[in-house]
Amino acid sequence: MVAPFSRVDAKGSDMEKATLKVKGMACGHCEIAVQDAVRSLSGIKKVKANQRKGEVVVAYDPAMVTKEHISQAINDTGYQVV
Ligand SMILES: [Cu+2]
Repeated sequence: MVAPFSRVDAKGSDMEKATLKVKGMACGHCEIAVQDAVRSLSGIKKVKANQRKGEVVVAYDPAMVTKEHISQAINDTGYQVV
């Protein structure tokens, strides 16, 4: 999908931040698996998974990706967004 005017602000002023509660992460490899899954989406600026807290913090461009897409990617990797 290509929008005629897809001027993305390089500074990312329209970035949104979300903290997702994720079940099933048990070690550092899980954190990396979740981060890789989220990073594979377009519009992701930053992702940090924390298995001890069971949280994934994501900074993303809401014009390119939604929280639902992000949750879906995590669920598809075998973890569970709650
Ligand atoms: Cu693990």
